[in-house]
Amino acid sequence: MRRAVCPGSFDPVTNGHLDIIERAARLFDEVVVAVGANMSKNRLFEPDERIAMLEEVTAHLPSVRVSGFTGLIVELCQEIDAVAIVKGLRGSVDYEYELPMAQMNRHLTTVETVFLPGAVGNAFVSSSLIKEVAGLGGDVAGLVPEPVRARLVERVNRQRQ
Ligand code: COD
Repeated sequence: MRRAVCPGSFDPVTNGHLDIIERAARLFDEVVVAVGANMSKNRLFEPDERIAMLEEVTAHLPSVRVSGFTGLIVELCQEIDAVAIVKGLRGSVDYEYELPMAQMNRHLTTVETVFLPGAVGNAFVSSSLIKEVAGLGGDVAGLVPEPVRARLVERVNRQRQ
């Protein structure tokens, strides 16, 4: 059994994330999507909301489960006996950001990081831009799974009241 972890903030999960999770599920026997609870970025959804959305949009993937985590990602990997961390790269900026983390995680443990090239069509998709566009009333259909789009609209409308 080869298990991998797909970590992230997923605030909220986008089609870019989902593509990486689906492709990781083809490479490994089991994939644990790990939702970071401590985040410095501007948070829109609580960890339990992000987990619920991920569970809904990965329901078609039987080898994928979703879990929250705090602390170091390599500690989670050791706890659940995961051999790899899978990350998506949209371009060189992601690579510059992700490489030192991969090297640090390798320094701390034997856990490898596997980088998957993001799909070209998702290269401009980030949770931050999705939140900004949806927050200003823009249409994010086709960039996030439909249940996530619906929750975004609901959250934005609630914040406006
Ligand atoms: N296409 C392809 N990949 C994408 C796309 C897209 N459109 N959008 C995002 N991704 C990838 C990102 O490159 C990243 O690999 C992953 O999806 C998650 O992205 P985000 O933005 O949801 O999550 P981040 O980058 O905020 O998550 C950071 C972590 C929580 C993973 C990181 O901070 C972490 O591991 N924290 C735990 C503490 C720790 O161990 N720190 C030491 C690290 S050395």
